[in-house]
Amino acid sequence: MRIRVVNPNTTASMTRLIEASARAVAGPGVLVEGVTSSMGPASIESHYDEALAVPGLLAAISAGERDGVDGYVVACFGDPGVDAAREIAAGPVVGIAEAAMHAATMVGRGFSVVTTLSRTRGRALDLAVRHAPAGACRGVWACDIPVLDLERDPSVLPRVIALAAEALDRDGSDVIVLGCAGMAAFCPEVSAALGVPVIDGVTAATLLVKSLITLGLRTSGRDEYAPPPVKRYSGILAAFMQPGADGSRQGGVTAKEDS
Ligand code: 2AL
Repeated sequence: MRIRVVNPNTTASMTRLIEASARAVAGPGVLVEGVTSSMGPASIESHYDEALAVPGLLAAISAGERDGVDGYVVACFGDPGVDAAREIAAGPVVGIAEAAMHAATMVGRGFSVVTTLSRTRGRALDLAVRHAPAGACRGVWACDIPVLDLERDPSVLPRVIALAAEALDRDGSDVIVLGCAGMAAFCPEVSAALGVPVIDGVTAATLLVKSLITLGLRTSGRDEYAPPPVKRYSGILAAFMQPGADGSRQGGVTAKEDS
């Protein structure tokens, strides 16, 4: 089984950390390949970053389809482009926020998210509305550490632990969700320090994709997640046109068969 973990930002050192976390849980018979987006922002910490990370993500999914990949993890806590990726991938696609939030609801009654910059809190709250029952997400806390500082600054881990402890206390929650792919490596230490379940979405999503593939489940091709309608794309996004739109079989992004 081949699972591709796509880092939708363009920082390769972060992809290596993400890949290591995913590989640590994947188990025998699962090939985990970390892939760095080839275009877009170095880190994703605004709606603008998130929107412009999606073309690179979709190009990576498209390449994965050509390589025969069985399923994908979208390794950014905003879950950018997950719905679009499902329209073009034959196998399952899971975002790390949705995986972590679903897991959190199975091991506790209420969770708190600890994320990076406060401006990313709104997106996390939106995702909680979609992926957790009302009231399950009790709070989203920001440590105000930029994404790329997570791997550079040794003072980060104690700050994340302190914030998570405060979140548990003030929210009355019983589970912590780490709100950035760049926090994946912190999970064991935060967990040991707090004594409650701490969920990293990279590992949760990797095992969820593995489970879906093992179950023989793939994204439904009926209606909403069917391949996108063929049409002309222009300008710098012309390469993302679906095959056939310009009368040829050339196209940057497609793989999923109509079903
Ligand atoms: C993220 C993430 O997981 N990767 C990235 O570049 N930005 N999310 C976040 N909340 O900062």
